[in-house]
Amino acid sequence: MERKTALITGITGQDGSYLAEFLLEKGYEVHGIKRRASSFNTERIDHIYQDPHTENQRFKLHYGDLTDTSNITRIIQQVQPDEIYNLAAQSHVAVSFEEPEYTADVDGIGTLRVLEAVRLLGLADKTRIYQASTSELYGLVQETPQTEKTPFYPRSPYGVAKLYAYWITVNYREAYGMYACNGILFNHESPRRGETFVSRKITRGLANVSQGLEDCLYMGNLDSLRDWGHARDYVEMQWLMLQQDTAEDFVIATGQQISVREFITRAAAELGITLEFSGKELDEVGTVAAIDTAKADAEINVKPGDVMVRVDARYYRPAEVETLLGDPTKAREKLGWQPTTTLDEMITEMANNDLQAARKNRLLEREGYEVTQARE
Ligand code: NDP
Ligand code: GDR
Repeated sequence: MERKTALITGITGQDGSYLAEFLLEKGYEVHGIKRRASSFNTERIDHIYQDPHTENQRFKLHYGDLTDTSNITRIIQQVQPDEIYNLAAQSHVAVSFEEPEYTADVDGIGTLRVLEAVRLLGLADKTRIYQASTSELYGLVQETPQTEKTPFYPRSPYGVAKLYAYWITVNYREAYGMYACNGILFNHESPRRGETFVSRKITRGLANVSQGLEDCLYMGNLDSLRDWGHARDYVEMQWLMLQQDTAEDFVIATGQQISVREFITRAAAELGITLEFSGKELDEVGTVAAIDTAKADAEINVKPGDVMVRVDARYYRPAEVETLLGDPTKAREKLGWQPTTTLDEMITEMANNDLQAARKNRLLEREGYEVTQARE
């Protein structure tokens, strides 16, 4: 059988890195688009890098940007992909309020650029396209749980840009018969999650505070509820959606919903810390109630009574998505979707990963090396 070729936009991101691993494992030739940056930005894919001088190189990177039509068109022309996974996006909801126009350009029009390039290059019959759609489309939810039929009501410039991307994908499918589909994915996390998304901010922040590297973790809305899963499971569904007889849109979710506060509590428990919350809104704090000495790091730097978590209004959003809960029945029935990692297993993996990193930094500090970590 001839080797398939895939092109991943957003390959340097969380999902892009897991998907690239997955497709390489399946025998694909994998091309990815990375942005030019002033320093290396390929940390998540360095372990699968292949030197261009090696024979049979199956992993290739191209410089590019979804705001650059000629660049996107040229890369697609050169690669002639069987499958395109359009994962690139300004994917941070809070940042989209700060950069609404850029977010619209990348997340909305960027998707059009990919679809239009495929069409104009005469690849409409060959190239299948996956669009990274999102549960943020539901925003102010109109029904619970959310299915493929639930009406959309986005609540951020990010959500609105992704709404355009969703519909332009449907439109190219209907207008030009292209195999183009939307995966409406609910929140999915991993140790590779960007450090400013809530899950990773929590596991990294708590690990740092527990090791004495930070004083306190400052959070926004603790009440929001999310349906959480593991990114490794979700990228497999992205691939499966492109292997069907006809292109359709699918909700991918676990149906496991907890609040941000509960996520914090469970992540702290992984570090051997029982956290208790008290106070209201901006005055709410998470205080250490007990330390499980059998579980906690021997040199843990917090004690009962210490405040580890505080609320800071700067992390609130101008409009919030309070609750999301997905119904993945269609994916289960048609794609055989079954997540392999539970929410608690994911929190354990993330908390342990960040604890290892914090321990390493503490050791370095103790040996007299200067340790600086990006914060915001
Ligand atoms: P990340 O933020 O981790 O990755 C985004 C990727 O897009 C990075 O590779 C980033 O490059 C790249 N990118 C950003 N702007 C541009 C641009 N202008 N041109 C080209 N590339 C760009 O996101 P995730 O991996 O978590 O998500 C993947 C996709 O799925 C996104 O579209 C996101 O909106 C969507 N999604 C994510 C969900 C989740 O819970 N993770 C849920 C539902 C949808 P760089 O590394 O240089 O920043
Ligand atoms: P979300 O993810 O907005 O759902 O978008 P994020 O992790 O940023 O926020 C989840 C919820 O947590 C609340 N929150 C905080 N969020 C952040 N980032 N930082 C905080 O300090 C904080 N405190 C509370 C938020 O208000 C929110 O309610 C993610 C992205 O991956 C999108 O690209 C994707 O489309 C959706 O998930 C599905």
